[in-house]
Amino acid sequence: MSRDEMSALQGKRLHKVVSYVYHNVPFYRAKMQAMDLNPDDIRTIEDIVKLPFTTKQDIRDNYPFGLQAAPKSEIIRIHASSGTTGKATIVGYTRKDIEIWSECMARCLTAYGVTRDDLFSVAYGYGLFTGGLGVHYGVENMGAAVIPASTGNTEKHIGLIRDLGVTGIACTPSYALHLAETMEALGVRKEDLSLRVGAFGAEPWTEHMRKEIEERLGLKGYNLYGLSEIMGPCVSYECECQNGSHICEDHFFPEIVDPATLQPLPRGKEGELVFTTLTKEGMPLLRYRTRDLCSLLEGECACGRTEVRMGRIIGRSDDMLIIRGINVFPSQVESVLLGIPECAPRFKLIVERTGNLDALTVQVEMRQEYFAQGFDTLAPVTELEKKVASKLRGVLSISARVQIKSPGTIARSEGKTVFVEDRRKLQ
Ligand code: DLL
Repeated sequence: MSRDEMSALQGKRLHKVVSYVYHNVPFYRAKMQAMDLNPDDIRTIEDIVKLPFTTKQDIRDNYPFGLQAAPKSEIIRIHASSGTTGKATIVGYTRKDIEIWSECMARCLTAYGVTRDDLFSVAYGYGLFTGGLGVHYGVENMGAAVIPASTGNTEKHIGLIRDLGVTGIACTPSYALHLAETMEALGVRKEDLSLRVGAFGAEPWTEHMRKEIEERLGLKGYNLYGLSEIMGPCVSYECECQNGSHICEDHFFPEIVDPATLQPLPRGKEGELVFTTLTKEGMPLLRYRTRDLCSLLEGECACGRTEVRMGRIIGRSDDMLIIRGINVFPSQVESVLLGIPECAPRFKLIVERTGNLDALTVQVEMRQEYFAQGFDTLAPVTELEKKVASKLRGVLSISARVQIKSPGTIARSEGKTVFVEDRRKLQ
């Protein structure tokens, strides 16, 4: 599609989605009325800058279904991702949303060179996380065969990859490295496998990791980007040129803004990525601030696709960590600690990469009054560590090693407290 055709389509769809949310989502109607905006003020895609932004906090404030535009009877699937506190972000999808999602996902897989002859193993988590089912539906939609492997049980998975002649795999890049390591430990060589293509995402990764994964698994690895609030995996994808990821911009309109001033930035400048869903029915979002920092690339891609490309995610404008593909916010840990009387809400998160898997350690200070009651001996501390670890697992969905510290031992900093020490080196 030419740029003019694309802009015309985006403008038409934007007008439609703005009227739709104005009439179906009280949150957006109130915001637009406060800005003296009417759906008819939004006619072309350039008008998007007049619209209000949406944040994760807005979704949280409207928990669970306040931002849903479609009636309950039209929702056929619900996913969730972690919020900045214990509350999850709930996303409902209509039948049409699921169709568009699987179409966009099929678009990604086609760009990776996947065909109907491929046998694709999906090793993202199946469940509330969008990775598993999102990729699964895309593989089915394009007519390749899917193995819903999900995560865990790596040895059995390697057996399936070898015995069934699996040609494609979708997982986090760190899991791909873990798979390679386990394979080598089992004495399985990449020559014993038929893998040729990988769809890697859900967490940041580097060119160095790509080379290592490709070398050790004997495949070509492609980037896959997405977020649950907007859809899930499929928001953008790499083509054979691997020079940035094409955004499915006929469905998800991207902008880059300065995270401090929220002013739009010109093409090529790094800033915060913002998406407006142009066709979504379940939970359409206007100018959703992803908190992901990147740039939109200039010029057209040599592959011939005219969809705009985004560069790699270079960081986040908030404190979200991605540990084993799961989003973790320090405030979630704080909310757990506030519910445990023996613990002070003073803590530190240490993230390390052991082998190829992320490990999280949570250091927590004990409250002085409990410490003074003889809690400084080993047994009760171990019990307390177990209790905190179990509560954290419930909220974070990943396990963490907990270390209870004596009062006053976790370093305080001047000004903003540093909660996180990320020792992972992404090379
Ligand atoms: O991670 C959806 C997904 C599943 C994408 C499988 C790709 C593959 P959330 O759990 O909502 O959704 O997390 C979204 O993860 O805002 C980024 O910070 C990060 N992220 C996702 N893909 C990439 C990637 C899924 N390819 C958040 N590179 C996003 C870097 C990524 N970061």
